[in-house]
This record gives sequence, C-alpha cells and structure tokens, in this order.
Amino acid sequence: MKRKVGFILLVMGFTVLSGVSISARETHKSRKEVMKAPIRIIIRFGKEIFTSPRKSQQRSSSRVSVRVKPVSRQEVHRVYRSSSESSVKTKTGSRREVKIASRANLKPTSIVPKDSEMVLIPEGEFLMGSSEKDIDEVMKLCEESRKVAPNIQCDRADYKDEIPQHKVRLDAFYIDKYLVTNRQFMKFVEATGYKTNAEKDRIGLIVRWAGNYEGEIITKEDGSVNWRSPFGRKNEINNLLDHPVVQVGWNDAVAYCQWAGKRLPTEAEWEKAARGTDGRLFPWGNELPDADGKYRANYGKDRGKADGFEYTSPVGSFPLGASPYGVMDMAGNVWEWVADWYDETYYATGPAENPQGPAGGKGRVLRGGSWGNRPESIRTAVRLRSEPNSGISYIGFRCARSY
Ligand SMILES: [Ca+2]
Ligand SMILES: [Ca+2]
Repeated sequence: MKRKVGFILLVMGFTVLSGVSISARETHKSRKEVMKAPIRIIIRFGKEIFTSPRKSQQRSSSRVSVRVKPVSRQEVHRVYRSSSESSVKTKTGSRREVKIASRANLKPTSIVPKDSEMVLIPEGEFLMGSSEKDIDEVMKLCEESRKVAPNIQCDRADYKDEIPQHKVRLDAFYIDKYLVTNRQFMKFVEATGYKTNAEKDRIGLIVRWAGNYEGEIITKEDGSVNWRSPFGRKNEINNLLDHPVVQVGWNDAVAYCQWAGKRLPTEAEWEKAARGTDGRLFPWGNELPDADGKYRANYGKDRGKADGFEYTSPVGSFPLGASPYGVMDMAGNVWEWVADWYDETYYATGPAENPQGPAGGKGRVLRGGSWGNRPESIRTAVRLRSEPNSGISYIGFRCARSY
C-alpha cells in the first residue's frame, strides 16, 4: 500500500515542499533506526513559493525532484504536524511574537551597537515591483540559467506577485548597511540568554550543493544545527563571525532588532533601500551579477563557487554590488526577513504611502536571494513567502529604524 504524504520542511528559495509517495515497506524500521536517519531532499534554488502542506500535494510534484531516505510514517506525520502547528502560529503571529520577546527579557535598548552602521534612506517616491517588460527580461535570464540547469522551469506566473510596478512614497528611515552578523547576534544572546526557534525545537536544516542551482536539504533533529552551527560542523561559528547569522526564524529576527532598539524593515523599505528610485533590476543597475567578469553578489553560479564563496560570505564582501544608497548584500548572500505578511496581490491593493503589508497572511516575506540562487532570483523585486519559523542556512536579516 502506498501512502500519499505531503510534508514540508520549510521554505524556499528553493522548493522544500513535496508530495512524496512512501511505501509501507519503508515504515518497517525500528524507531531508533528511523530517528538516526536524516530526511534528504533535493531542492532547486529558484523563485519557489512556500505553500501549505495540502496545497503542496497538488502543485509541487512536477516542480521538485525528491529523494527520501528511510522515513517512517510516524516521522512524516511528526513533520507534518509540526508544520501545521507553524501555520497555526502564523495566524496568531503577532501575539505570540510578543510572548516570545518578553520571555527572553528583551528590553529595547537605545544603544545601537557601534558595529552596526546604518544608512539614511531619504523621504520620497520610488518604483516598486516589476513591469511586464521586466518579467520578459526575467524569462530571458531564466532561459540562460536553464542552459546549465535543465530541470529549471521558467514560468511567468511565478513572478506575478511582483506586478504591477507602482509608485510608493516612504518617509525617511534608517537601514543597516550590513546584514546582522554572527558576531552581533552572539552579543545579543550573551546579553539576553535568548534561544532561537531552532535551539528550542532542536531541528535544523542544512543545505548542501547537489548540482547547478540545486541543493540537498539535510534535516538534523539532534540539536546539532542552529545559528551557532549553521552548516552542522562543530565550533564553526568562530570562523564565521563576520558572516550573516542564519538559522533564524522571523521571530528571532524581530527579537534581535527589538533588543538593538530597531525593527525589521517593511517590504517597501527594503526594496527602496535595495534599488533606489529608478526601478532597476539589481542594486547596482541592470547588468548581470558577473558582467565583465566582476562579481557583484554572492550567488549560486557554478555551485556557488564562481564568486569565491560556496555558501555565505562575510558581510560587505561585494562593494560593486552596493545599492544606490550604499547598502550591502541586498542581492544574494542570504535571504532577508522583512516585517510584512505575504500577500501576492498586495501591490494591486496596498496603499501608495508607507505600506505596512496586509494585516495577516500565511507567511512572512523574504527578499533579496541567497548564495544558492540564480541571477533572476536575486533581483531586488523578487518576493518570497516563508513560514515565520523557518530558519535555514540561507536566511538571515538586517534591521531598520524610523527617522
Ligand atoms: Ca557564491
Ligand atoms: Ca541578501
């Protein structure tokens, strides 16, 4: 007998959702054996969207190649259950967030750490989102990517949440010039005793390269993977102090920013800080990230290695990739949590002044792409949805502050 199971390990940037058939025979393993065996899944780094487990059964099977090593029915159910719990969490998100913050003794401080330089983004209008012409360009870039990674599918529908391009006016605000680093996050943890989602759940996901723009997700449920061991090696944090913190969920990012006397940027603030006012494709302009053989971002070309960094890179390593305001790593390195709930139709209905995002939703927004992504997925207009709880080795954040 075959059981059809949908489970979700998290998010995106890749597809992590899968409808998987598992035969009953594979469930005949001792619990001990099963607990030892990691779930292994192959994902494609792209502009893939997080959906609920039920939806994933309907739509993801043609989009993902999945390899599952011994998994019991119990284990799948457990993963399924924990993901449903996360969805419940998103519904009551703001109340829980406050609880989490107060539990960890997070009194906001007015002292901004000296090493977290901020940039002032002036008041005014900018072009947010993509035009149909931009999406034509995206399809061309996608076809280029397909030449080295034939499994990629190029579909305009994947980008419809960027449309329509529209004018948005924002008040002035400050945004961190750099992603929040492990060094900074360590100070926060030392000061507050804060524990991240991954530490509390003892579940962490590592992504390793498996092909061009393709990664393998390995799930560790023994507490060995969290922000201190983002790629699952012991004591590795000491070599990564200037790299962006990863393995953090949305709540963890909110808690850090609150402690630092800041907040997460809104989706609109993030996009303006990344592309300026003229609707360009990337922070530096419209050229590809490797134009003239000079690299402007840490992304996924040649299994990540082309730009010199297979996985994360120290923040600010790509000065040529600075945004018009001098903000660094807005394209690539790690996806960044922003404050807003995700709503794919928000651009057609949201306000033209200081949009704060919809009042609720099924996930929070991630922006900017990561070390695993293709050129078209590190554009500044790309919007990704993820469960708030979904830390992984390619998601981090930076903070903002009102002027
Ligand atoms: Ca890279
Ligand atoms: Ca980034």
